[in-house]
Amino acid sequence: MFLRIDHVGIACHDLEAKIAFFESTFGMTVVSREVNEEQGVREAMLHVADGPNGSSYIQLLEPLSPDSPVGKFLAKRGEGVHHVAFGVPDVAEAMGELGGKGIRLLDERPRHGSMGSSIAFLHPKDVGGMLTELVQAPPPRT
Ligand code: V0V
Ligand code: CO
Repeated sequence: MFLRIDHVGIACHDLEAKIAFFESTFGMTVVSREVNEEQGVREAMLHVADGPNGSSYIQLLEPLSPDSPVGKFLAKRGEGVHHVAFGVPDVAEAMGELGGKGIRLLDERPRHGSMGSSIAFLHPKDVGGMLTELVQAPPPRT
């Protein structure tokens, strides 16, 4: 069902400081920065590698407010891995299939994600404690 690990999301207090750390330590490059009001985050995507089924990234996440998902996570658990995102060919189809297996969907419909993607989240309690994101990449520009 999954094409790749699209990204691993890391919650942090200071996005610019964490970007500098990942760049200088691992030689990664920022390929996108966005503010996503709906998700309550300021985020950056750092390229890791390209594969036959698309690219993979580290997503650094700074909360826009303390009562956002990432703000609450930081208050409760501190900085660290927040979610794992799997690439899927069709996010609506994957939501239907996984919902049919009894996994709780946190979104009723796909939402806007980084770099023009469509995304949806699965409840961490139904996935072994791992907040799981489904990502459908936008169609390639011709
Ligand atoms: C909460 N829990 C987690 C978790 N967040 N477990 C693993 N990983 C996480 N990130 C646990 C928490 O410890 C509780 O367990 C339980 O789930 C319920 O959490 P809660 O604190 O009572 O509830 P909330 O209000 O914090 O909500 C948690 C959920 C929320 C996961 C429902 O954060 C959510 O809807 N997230 C989806 C949206 C999101 O995260 N957006 C930001 C990324 P105990 O303590 O009861 O055992 S945006 C993004 O990735 C974008 C834009 C992109 O990729 O393009
Ligand atoms: Co994400």
